[in-house]
Amino acid sequence: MNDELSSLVSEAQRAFAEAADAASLENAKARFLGKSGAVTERLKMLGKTPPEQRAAVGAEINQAKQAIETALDTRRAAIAEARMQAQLDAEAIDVSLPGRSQGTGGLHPITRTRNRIEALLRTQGFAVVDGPEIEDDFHNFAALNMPENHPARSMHDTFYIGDDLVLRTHTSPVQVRWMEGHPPPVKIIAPGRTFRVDSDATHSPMFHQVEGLWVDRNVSFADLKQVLSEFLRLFFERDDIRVRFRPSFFPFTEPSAEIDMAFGAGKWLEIAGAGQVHPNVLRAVKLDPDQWQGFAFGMGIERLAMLRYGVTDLRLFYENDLRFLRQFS
Ligand code: 2U9
Repeated sequence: MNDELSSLVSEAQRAFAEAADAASLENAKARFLGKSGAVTERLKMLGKTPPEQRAAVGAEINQAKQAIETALDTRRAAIAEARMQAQLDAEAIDVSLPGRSQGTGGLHPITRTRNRIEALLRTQGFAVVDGPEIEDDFHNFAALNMPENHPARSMHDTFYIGDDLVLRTHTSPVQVRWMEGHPPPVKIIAPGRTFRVDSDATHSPMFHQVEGLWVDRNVSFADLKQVLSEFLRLFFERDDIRVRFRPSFFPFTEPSAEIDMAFGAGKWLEIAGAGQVHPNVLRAVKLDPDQWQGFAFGMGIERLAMLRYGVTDLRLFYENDLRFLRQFS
């Protein structure tokens, strides 16, 4: 390569080295390799070179062109690399920061309470059963000694689905269905969602009940008192729990009782309802009331959870505010 071409290559290398970014590099490139760049001009001049020198001169120009292109590519790569490094420095990852933890889930306090009730009553020999939340009139009302026009029906403010179907107002129909399919002895609990048209600080249109049923040849009110008193002592983990049975009325039990409890010398709290299964209920599932008898009870799971955890507003259970829910897991 002649001196003139050598210094052109050096000039290009210097110009590329001075280009600080991609745009100035492209401008510098145009000066040498562009349409009217120094190299291009020389190639155009080849036509005027004597034919016998043309091949040698052409080869030299191409050599210079290649050297300039190599310099350009090298500089391009260096600028791209510098730009990438600057970006990485700007968004630098601080490897000493603590990792983002994946929070572990927890069970809802109503679920925890329900699980606890199930576990404790299982130890007393009750099997846990469930059934549909949408019920027909027979299983939700009629079989439970609440025929049409019975005044007790209006106590259950019912969500109707059409003429015959309802959102179950209690879990009793689960037990009616169980007895339709299983001969005594029957010793079951039916926990689950129930629905009534009712809404304030202590009533929710959807709430959870656990009902129990024990039917055999001679299951008595004494067994009822034992089962429920023992359950309450185990559930609240206290030995100083007092229990009292107050006469009451339910269409599906006779006699019926309201069950109150107190912690030590504290005030009485309503905690459950219960009674001996009404003969008409046994008849509705084709059992002879002279052969079979037993007791049934019902409790609100929210109420048990509120007393156990000291929650004063039922609605907190349904707002799904994590500040509330996290306190239970
Ligand atoms: C069958 C026969 C009888 C279930 C019973 C209660 C009394 C009762 C309430 C407690 C609080 C409902 O959630 S609550 O408002 N329940 O007082 N429940 S006896 O009696 C039955 C169930 C099934 C076959």
